[in-house]
Amino acid sequence: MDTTLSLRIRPEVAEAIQQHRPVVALESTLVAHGLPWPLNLETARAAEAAVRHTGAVPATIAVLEGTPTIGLDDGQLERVAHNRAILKASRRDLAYAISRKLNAATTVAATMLLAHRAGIRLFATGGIGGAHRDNNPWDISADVTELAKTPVAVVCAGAKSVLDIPRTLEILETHGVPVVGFGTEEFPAFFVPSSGERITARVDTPRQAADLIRAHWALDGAGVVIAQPVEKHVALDPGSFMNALSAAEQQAMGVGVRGKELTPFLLGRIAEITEGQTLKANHALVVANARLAAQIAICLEG
Ligand code: PSU
Ligand code: MN
Repeated sequence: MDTTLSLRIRPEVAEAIQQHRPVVALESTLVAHGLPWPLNLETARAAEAAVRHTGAVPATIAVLEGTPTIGLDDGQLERVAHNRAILKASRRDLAYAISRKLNAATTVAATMLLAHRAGIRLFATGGIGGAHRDNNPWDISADVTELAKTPVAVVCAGAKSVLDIPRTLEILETHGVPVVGFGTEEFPAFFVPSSGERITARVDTPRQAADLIRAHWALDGAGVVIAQPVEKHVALDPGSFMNALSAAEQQAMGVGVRGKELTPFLLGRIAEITEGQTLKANHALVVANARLAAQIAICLEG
């Protein structure tokens, strides 16, 4: 039985990987399901541009007609951004998308897996998935278990308070995943610079981050979370964010949204309630994370 996975790697990306030049993977679920059109396409393009301007090669990842594609071209990126109905694929959904030749946007878990298969070690996104709050106790994102086994470093703005952050951090600890604050000792909460939860590792430069990542891999470690707080001038006030979140959660319960639809639903409602403030923050943090991931990738290859 042949169980080789076929990937389509954009030539520019394949060449950079082969020559050990810095490459940064970017995910597509945040494009297809995390942000509304056309801000999603603008954000995806701005993240790619930030990686390029920093001196690395961007590789946005998705599944196109069943083929895991590492490095979308601009037309492919636009099609993913324009297709609300595209499947949201986490690790468990990839086999279905591939075998049925579907288009799918990849989550952090699925993007990590495909990036690793392609030989990419750095990945930038907005926020990681984690353990949901008390009303959904069994909803724990596969992002967490992927971080436990796949050696890719994920630069993010923490995790949204849509999640149970203390529990998410405990699960990551159990799985031996370093959670590293970039310029902070508190785990960032996506739209809000801090969740108030202390973390035990802090770095202040891309070089320090790269050294930590390299040391973790020398120990046969797998995923690493590098968490950078959203910039203050676009951050949300914690109180007004929590009010918006509670209202959105009430609505989700009211209409019975669960599972993989929950995060996109909550994000959409919170954007409406905050009159787009969360969208502005989301755009800024994705671009900032792309830039930082590129800086770390440059240090790792250097
Ligand atoms: N957090 C965001 N926006 C997003 C996501 C997370 O702020 O779009 C996406 C990411 O792709 C993440 C996924 O990997 O949601 C987690 O989904 P789930 O909880 O269904 O595993
Ligand atoms: Mn889930």
